[in-house]
Amino acid sequence: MRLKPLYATDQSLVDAPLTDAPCPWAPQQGLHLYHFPLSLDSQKVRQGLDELGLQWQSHVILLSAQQQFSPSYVRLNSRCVVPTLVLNGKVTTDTNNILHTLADRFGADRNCFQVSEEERGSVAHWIERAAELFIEALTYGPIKGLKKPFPLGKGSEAGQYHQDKVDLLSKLRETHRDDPALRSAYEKKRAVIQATREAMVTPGQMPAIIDATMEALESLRRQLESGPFRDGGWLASEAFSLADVQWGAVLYRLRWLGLQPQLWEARPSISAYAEMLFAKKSFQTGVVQWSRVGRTVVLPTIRYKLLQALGLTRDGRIL
Ligand SMILES: N[C@@H](CCC(=O)N[C@@H](CS)C(=O)NCC(=O)O)C(=O)O
Repeated sequence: MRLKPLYATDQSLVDAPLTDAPCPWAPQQGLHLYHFPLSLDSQKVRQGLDELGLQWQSHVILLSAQQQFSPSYVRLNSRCVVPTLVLNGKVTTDTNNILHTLADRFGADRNCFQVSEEERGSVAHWIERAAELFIEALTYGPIKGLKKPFPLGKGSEAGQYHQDKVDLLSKLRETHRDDPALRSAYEKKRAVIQATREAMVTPGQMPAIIDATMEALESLRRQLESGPFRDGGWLASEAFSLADVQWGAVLYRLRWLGLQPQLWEARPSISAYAEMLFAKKSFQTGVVQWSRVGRTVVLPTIRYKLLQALGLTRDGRIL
């Protein structure tokens, strides 16, 4: 039974994270983030960038228009996912890796994301616990008695959204069969999406995923009530850490999905923690302000699709 995302468990199915990998197709100057407004992992990295006080150039990859599969993007990130960070032409991928790389490079000077030697293990543990929650399945899979918020629709719940991606990837693989890098990226991605889809539609899977999430939140409650948070600190350390960045985006997503009553209504320490996380300026800037669906997703997607219909796009980009 699959209870965790493939990126956390099946390293053999996905390309390894890149760190500072030189890339001729990436912008060669400055700090750039390729991201999607509503994506959980993009939210985490945007908050991290804001905490560190870094200026960055935004490149929105519209997952709503499947731009993560466009050849120009796949050449930056062969996992066909957001986010991707580029610093002076060098590419870093994988959310946890991006956040650690940023914290290692810029954190000390800014006294940000600094934790003591003793806290390090606990911070790493809570980062892992958040990263292995199967949020994609909770977002797109059917949950009994729950009506998903806009723009998630009924079609996605039956696995159709993922099936459409599988079909699109089969076509892209065919179109680019003579380009080994693209062909391999599309093949791997198709396997990942197929496995994810199976985890959502196989009977019994979704209830098991909800139970696993419930157990994780129960551990979270215990940690909040016995760890640094109890004495005015954060989840795993005195100072705000990358573990808190992870859990802020996760709790915000679970609440948006309408899962709060089921998961932590009866756990007030989680509510108190969530309120503290959501009140942070970096959370407002990196997460909440990008969550205005109409302005950040619906309008850009309509505009993009119109231009596409008029033949004014190429390779997933507007001409
Ligand atoms: N944690 C992994 C996976 C990231 C991930 O799954 N990103 C989602 C958005 S939160 C995505 O790009 N989905 C598009 C797709 O899979 O087609 C990483 O950071 O590389």
